[in-house]
Amino acid sequence: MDYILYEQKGAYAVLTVNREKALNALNSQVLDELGAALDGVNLDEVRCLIITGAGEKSFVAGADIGEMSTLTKAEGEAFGKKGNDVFRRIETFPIPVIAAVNGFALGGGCELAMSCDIRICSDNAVFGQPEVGLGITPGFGGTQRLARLVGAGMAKQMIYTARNIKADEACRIGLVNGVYPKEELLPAAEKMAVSIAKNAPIAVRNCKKAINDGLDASMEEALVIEEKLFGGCFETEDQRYGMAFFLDKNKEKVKEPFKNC
Ligand code: DAK
Repeated sequence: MDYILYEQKGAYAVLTVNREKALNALNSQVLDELGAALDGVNLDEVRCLIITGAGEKSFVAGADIGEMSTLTKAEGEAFGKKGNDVFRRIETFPIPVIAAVNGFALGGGCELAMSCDIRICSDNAVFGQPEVGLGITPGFGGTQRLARLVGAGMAKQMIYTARNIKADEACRIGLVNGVYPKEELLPAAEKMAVSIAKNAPIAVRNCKKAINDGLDASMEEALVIEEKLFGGCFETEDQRYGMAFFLDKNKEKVKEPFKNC
């Protein structure tokens, strides 16, 4: 792969969009490689994925404007679908995905971050959906995910004005969960990944599915989804072990890692 770095670090992995000269802008090849990297994640071992950008300046500065500049209507739709498909895969990826936003997250970069479960950023991060200034709409889910994350009113303001916002404002409106000095961002994401990875993996996956599927459903349907995923945990060894450990009065016993089964 030319533009994606992937490193497994025990129970979590770090995927880096590595096209620093173009501030990690997403061209078709980057999107294809992102999909291929997801295919390669060993889900028997990896319990949390971190996505970040190469360098100190940019997470992803958007879809590649050079490549998009010559697209026809049909090619534009195909490009949009390519991005949407891979971002939807991230959103529905079985394990939690953390975006460590280390700089510009504009257009497709903001959309990539929003397809992740959790976003944290460096203090130099900048977010925005500048598409209307280029004569297009956000095309990788920005109109939908931004409205769900920060509310329709704030999403409309950001999208219609194409105004970029800084890290502190992104945190205030709920677009990111936390802001870190840039050298502390990846360690913070890794610490979070470790704390996710130590919990029962099937329970964590079921929580992701319950939250995501529930958000697309009525409350009645959502609670049924939750019940089924809760019930499913009782077929796991991890549930039996986790509860037996709690009930065991021998507090000298050391808790074993969960086994993912
Ligand atoms: N695409 C291509 N190249 C980019 C790029 C981008 N989005 N962003 C930056 N670069 C390149 C620059 O062209 C420059 O390349 P060279 O000139 O060195 O060859 C290099 O990265 C460094 O950038 P700058 O020299 O501009 O660096 P500065 O620090 O001065 O400025 C900046 C940083 C992030 C403020 C600036 O680069 C910038 O404004 N970049 C564009 C940000 C942007 O507008 N992003 C949104 C792109 S639109 C859809 C599908 C998808 C989408 C929409 C619709 N459908 C199918 C419906 C998605 C749209 C977008 O994401």
